[in-house]
Amino acid sequence: MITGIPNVGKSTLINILADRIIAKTGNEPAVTKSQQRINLGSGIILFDTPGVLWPKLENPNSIYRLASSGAVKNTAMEYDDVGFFAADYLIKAYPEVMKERFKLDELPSTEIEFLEAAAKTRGAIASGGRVNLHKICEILLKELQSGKLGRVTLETPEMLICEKEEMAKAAAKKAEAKAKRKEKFKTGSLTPDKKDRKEKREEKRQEQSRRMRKK
Ligand SMILES: Nc1nc2c(ncn2[C@@H]2O[C@H](COP(=O)(O)OP(=O)(O)OP(=O)(O)O)[C@@H](O)[C@H]2O)c(=O)[nH]1
Ligand SMILES: [Mg+2]
Repeated sequence: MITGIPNVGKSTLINILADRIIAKTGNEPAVTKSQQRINLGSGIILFDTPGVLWPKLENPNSIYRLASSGAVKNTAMEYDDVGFFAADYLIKAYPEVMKERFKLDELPSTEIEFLEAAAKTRGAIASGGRVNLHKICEILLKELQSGKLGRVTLETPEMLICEKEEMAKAAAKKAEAKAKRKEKFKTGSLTPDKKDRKEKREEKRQEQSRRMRKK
């Protein structure tokens, strides 16, 4: 059985092993929609399966990396956000490749500046001379996914360890803030707001009874 994330070449591998086009392939996720049984003969049966993803990914960067690689459908995420994510990573991890590929004299240090500069050299310009950010994101992601940027790695074990630590720190901070909030409201069933209003009402009542007594 051939299994894996979408759009990684499972069906292509089956076709190579079978030595004929038997499984549908295509450069987009979810081309294979159901399980397909392929008899190679000599007692070997292969199963092509639709690509699968984890039901829930805790690390948001992992989702963006999968989308950058083409494993997530274009329509499932904000396309330009994925382009910005890829640009931010690639200019830091592969500055020379990006500078050369997009014919830039200087490599900008932020993703937006990079995308603007790359849009100019690649003609991704909208009417009125404005930079077409969507178009340049499309160009960047297509070139990344088709291998035109060369062999690039979007994720390393070190990056994952580092991000896991950061996520644990952020979760601990959130839990601490939640515990503090709970402690603050522990002073009874009344929230500070309600308490405030109750005290004001009481003051008014007392003021009114003082006035009545004077009369
Ligand atoms: N560069 C490169 N491209 C490949 C390779 N194997 C497959 N591809 C391309 O990757 C794209 C996806 O291939 P598929 O075989 O359809 O991938 P899949 O894993 O079956 O995809 P789903 O069925 O959608 O999950 C196609 O455009 C293939 O031509 C490879 O070894 N190198
Ligand atoms: Mg397939």
